[in-house]
Amino acid sequence: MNSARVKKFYYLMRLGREFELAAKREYMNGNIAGFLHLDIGQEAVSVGTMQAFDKGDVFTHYREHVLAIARGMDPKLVMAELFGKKTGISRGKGGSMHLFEPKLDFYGGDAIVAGHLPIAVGCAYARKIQGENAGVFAIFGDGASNAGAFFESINIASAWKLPVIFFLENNFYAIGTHISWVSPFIEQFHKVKNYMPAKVIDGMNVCEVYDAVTEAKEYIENGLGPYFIEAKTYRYEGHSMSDAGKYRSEEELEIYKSKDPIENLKKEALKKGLADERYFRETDAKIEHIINEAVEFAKNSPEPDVEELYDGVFCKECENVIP
Ligand SMILES: Cc1ncc(C[n+]2csc(CCOP(=O)(O)OP(=O)(O)O)c2C)c(N)n1
Repeated sequence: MNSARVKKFYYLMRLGREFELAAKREYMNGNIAGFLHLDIGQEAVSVGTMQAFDKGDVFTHYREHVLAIARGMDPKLVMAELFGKKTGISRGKGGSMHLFEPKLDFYGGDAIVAGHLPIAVGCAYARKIQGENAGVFAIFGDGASNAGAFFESINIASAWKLPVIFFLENNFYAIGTHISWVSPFIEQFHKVKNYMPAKVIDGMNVCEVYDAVTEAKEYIENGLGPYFIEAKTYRYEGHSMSDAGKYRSEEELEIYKSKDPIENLKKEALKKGLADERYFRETDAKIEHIINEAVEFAKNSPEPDVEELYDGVFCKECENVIP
C-alpha cells in the first residue's frame, strides 16, 4: 500500500464515519424520518470495495450511505436525500434506503433482503451477452445468505459463468438474530465453495478488502465466472435507529471496537511513515467542514413539489394508467 492510497482510504472512511454520526444526530433532532441503517464499524468494507470496484454496476441493500459516498456520491446530495429534500440524490423520494445514481452505475439500495441479488445477476447476464468487459458487484448481509434468492443467484451465475462478485458482509446479525441461530456454520462461504472461488477476509482491514476485490474483479473481467468474498465485520450501532441492540453484550462490542478500521489504519500509517499527524489533523478538520456544509445544505433545501409525486415512479408506457 502506498501513501496516496492509504490517505484516500482514511479520508473516505473518516468522511463516512462523520457523515453517519451527523445523520444519527439529525435523526434524533427529528430532521430525518423513516428508517436509518448506520454503517459505523463497517467502513473498511464500504470503502475498500468501492475503491477496488471502480468500473461496473453496483447493487446494494439498505445499509448504503458510506458505500454511496465511497462510490463518488456528493455527501450533500446523500444528506439531502436522508432529509427527504428535493435536492437529494433520489429527489427526496427514496430516503436513506434508496440512494440511486445511474451515472455512477450505483443501483441502491434494495429494502427486500436478498431482493437485489437476482437483479444483479440479470445485469451480469446483460453485460455478458453485450460483450462488456466490466461486471457487477453485489453486496449483502449474512441474513441475506439464508434467502432462496441468494441460492438461486449463485446457482445460475455459476452455471452461466456470469461476471458477478458476490460480496457478503458478515456482521453476524440479521437485526437481532445471530447467524448461529439460523445457519449451521458461522462462515457462510461453505454454501458457495462448490460453485465458485470463495474467500474469507478480515472486513475490519480496508487494505485486505481492497486487495480481495481487486483480485475478484480481474477474475470476473477475464470471463471466468462469478467470485465470492465473505468479509467478517461488525456494526457498532443497532440494526437501525429503532434497535437498541440488547441482544449482544458490551464485551462483544468492545472486542470489535478495539479492531476499529479507521483507528487501526491510522496507527499503521503512522508506524510505516505513510502519513503524519499533521495530515490526519488537517484531514479531520476538512471533513468536519464538509459534513457541516452537507447538513446545512439539507436543512436549507426545499421539500419535493406535490406535482412531482408520480415522477420517476411509473415507466413511460404506464403513464396513462394513472387516473
Ligand atoms: C424478504 C425480507 N424479509 C425480512 C425483511 C426484514 N429485514 C430487514 S433487514 C433484515 C436483516 C437482514 O440482515 P443482513 O442480511 O445480515 O444485513 P445487515 O442488516 O446485517 O447488514 C430483515 C430480516 C426484509 N426487509 N425483507
